[in-house]
Amino acid sequence: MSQDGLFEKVLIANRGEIALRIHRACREMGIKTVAVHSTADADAMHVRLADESVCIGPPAAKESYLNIPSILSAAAITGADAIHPGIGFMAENAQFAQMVIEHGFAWIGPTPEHIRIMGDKVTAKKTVIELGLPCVPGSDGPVKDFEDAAAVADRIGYPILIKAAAGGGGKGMKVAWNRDQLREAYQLARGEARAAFGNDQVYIEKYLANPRHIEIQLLGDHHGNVVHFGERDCSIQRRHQKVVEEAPSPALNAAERQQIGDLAASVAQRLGYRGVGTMEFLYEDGNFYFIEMNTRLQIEHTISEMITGVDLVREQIKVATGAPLGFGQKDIPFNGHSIECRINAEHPETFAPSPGKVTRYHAPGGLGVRVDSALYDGYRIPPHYDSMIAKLIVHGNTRNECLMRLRRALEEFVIEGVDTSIPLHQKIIAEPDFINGDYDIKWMEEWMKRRQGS
Ligand code: MV4
Repeated sequence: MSQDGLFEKVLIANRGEIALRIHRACREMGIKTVAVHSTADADAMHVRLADESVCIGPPAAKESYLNIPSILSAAAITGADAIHPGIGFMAENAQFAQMVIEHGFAWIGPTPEHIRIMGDKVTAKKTVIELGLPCVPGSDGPVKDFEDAAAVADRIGYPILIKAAAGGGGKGMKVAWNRDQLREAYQLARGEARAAFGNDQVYIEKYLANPRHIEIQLLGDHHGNVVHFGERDCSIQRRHQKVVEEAPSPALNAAERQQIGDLAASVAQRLGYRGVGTMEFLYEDGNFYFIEMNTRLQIEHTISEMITGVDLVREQIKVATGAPLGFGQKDIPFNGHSIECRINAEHPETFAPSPGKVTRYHAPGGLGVRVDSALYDGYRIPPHYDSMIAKLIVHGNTRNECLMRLRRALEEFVIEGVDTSIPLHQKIIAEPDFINGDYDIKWMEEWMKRRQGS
């Protein structure tokens, strides 16, 4: 640590645009950065820009970005005083967080205990219900056997959804519309949960047919202060991958917005939550239902930054040093509207991944346009990792201004040499439903079916 209590050197245990995002925050705080990378990422932007870099293994993430001994060794040999896990990879690994701390490094994230609690979806739900968050009606903890599951289903009424306690992000969910379907779905769900997570505990919830996905951005310090940065609507998604996110949600009125934001912040405060985190809710017929809490930075944190003017990564790093939040809830302004498009290197119709050389790259600019991307002319997108290559984030004073700006920015964006989802985004944002803010979590998949049919 330096004299002003900030870190002197942060190791960024990630790659791509998010490694760059974190590097930028560190640089602006006068903090030196250490990039780690696989052999496939030797030419990556985050490696070029970092003060130091360490190769931590071969292309396979398991042997590099998920390789705990390699990452800890890289931190030790470079003399880093903190580790930022970024998003994905090690970000929600409580054991890794604990090892980082035990090895004498600061962990830029919540406590291992908070990661553990929220990683078990049953424990998470129990914990937040006790603190007064509304949840989807369902089993009180994991169900013991089929008869237990059937009794819960009879009590709450079909359709029901079976979820894995160790799941999250939609993996291993099964819908049942009646007792017969439940019998099969229950066995399937347990088998899949055991295979995927090594834990076959499942729980049951009433199945909501057409909810929106609305999440609240939170930030807590080590002194019991928690603030929220409003909500994000992430309902435009396909196969549990978000495609477009916006803040604020076109579905909420001012009273609902304030109510859910304050409630989420108060629950996080009573949890003693520190660092950035997100509470995810389903929203249907004017009601919110907590489903999960993500104990990390999220890709779409950017749109909350755009409407509040707060650099969330900077604040995340600051609170990790133990510094108190320098502002309260009343100091956070909410201005205008922001939309993010996640641009992937994939075919816009078939979604087939499209790694390879970027032969031409030109990012849009102008007022209210932000591009978070680690691409450059001549960069080779490796085939080993996630296909997201850029985030286009725009801000406008109104939702309509934001939409017009987004349309303009997508037209300016040039990425040649690989297929990208830019044309897909252009089609989505031209849809009357999207323009009217009239969509839910099923909208995109139904829209694609309609387009195939016609
Ligand atoms: C649900 C649901 C409907 N009813 N729970 C999917 C991911 C996981 N975080 C929770 N998920 C859902 N839980 C009940 N009781 C529908 C989903 C869901 C979903 C949620 C948010 C965003 C996209 C989704 C896509 C499909 C299903």
